[in-house]
Amino acid sequence: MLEVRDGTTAMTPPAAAPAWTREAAWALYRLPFNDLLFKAQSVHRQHFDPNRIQLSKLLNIKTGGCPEDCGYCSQSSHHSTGLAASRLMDVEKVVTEARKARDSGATRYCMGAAWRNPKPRDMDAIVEMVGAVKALGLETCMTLGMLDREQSDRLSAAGLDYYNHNIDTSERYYPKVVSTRTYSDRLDTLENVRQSGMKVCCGGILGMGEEEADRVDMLVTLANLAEPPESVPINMLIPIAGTPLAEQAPIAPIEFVRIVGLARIMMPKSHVRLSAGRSAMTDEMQALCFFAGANSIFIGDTLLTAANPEDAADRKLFDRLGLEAI
Ligand code: SAM
Ligand code: DTB
Ligand code: SF4
Repeated sequence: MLEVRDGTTAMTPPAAAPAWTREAAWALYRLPFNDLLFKAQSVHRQHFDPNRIQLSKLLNIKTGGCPEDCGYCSQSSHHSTGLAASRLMDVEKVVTEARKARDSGATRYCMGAAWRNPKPRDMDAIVEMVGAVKALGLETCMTLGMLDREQSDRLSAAGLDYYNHNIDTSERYYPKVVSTRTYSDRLDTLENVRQSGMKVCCGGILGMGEEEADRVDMLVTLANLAEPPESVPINMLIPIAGTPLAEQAPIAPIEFVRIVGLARIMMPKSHVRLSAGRSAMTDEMQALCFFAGANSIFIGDTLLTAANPEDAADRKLFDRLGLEAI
């Protein structure tokens, strides 16, 4: 209590949210698996119904020809992946696809473009897409590369709910994966998105040759942002022929599940999204991810360019696990 001058007391002002240390995060990560998962599931139940999973759908609104050199990506012009580049999709086509996604059960629609950043000439069409997709009653997300403050303000004013911009790994490992931009470029865009009033979607990719400590450090960076991201996609690398990571050995499933559980504990109120890589996961691995606190998936047989499980396989999985799609 604080003494105030008239002799009464006032409540101590709330302390800033405690920052996560690497040590505290690592200690949780190293808990016996059952203890980590029990803790993660307990935290999950304080904020979410554990049997409800949000269905999201992706659409690549501009494919390939990207000037960035991300070592994992099929769409970088630095790699020969055989992917044909396209121009920005027409708004009507985006709306047609979004309607199909809604009819197949998606409640969240994420539009991605293979850009370093949107050009001024693209912005009108992008803004129109946001309005048209929102009008279908879908939650909207876009991932278009770096944004300056003017662009993030425009997207926010258009009603875009979330902006996705991943930090992908630890600051230490980042230069091993991308050389055309820095970690702090990434954080600058996230700050612009936040300042413009949009929700932040930011996560990463596991299985790019990083160490376990890099994955934990990535979560420490996310959880220690002034406000943690409301949405945290955890991708498992999909190795793409022609990229530098084409021959990368897969991550051990138990290590992947540990990171999902840690993300749930460190960011209790965020949606943790089991994103790319589900085609290479068993039902049992996905079940463990849901138990660890993942509560969203991408549906449909294609992500942006890579394969994803068929709807029928996901329906069967949800049936077997008693999960409800929301
Ligand atoms: N160009 C934008 C950008 O990089 O921010 C948006 C599109 S980019 C494809 C969106 C995210 O997809 C990346 O940040 C990365 O986390 C994920 N991703 C891309 N290729 C992947 C792959 N082969 N395996 C797993 N995740 C991948
Ligand atoms: C995210 O973290 N994963 C999604 C979404 N954000 C844009 C993208 C996954 C892309 C997988 C590779 C591909 O389809 O090319
Ligand atoms: Fe371009 Fe995004 Fe692919 Fe990187 S991840 S090459 S920025 S499309």
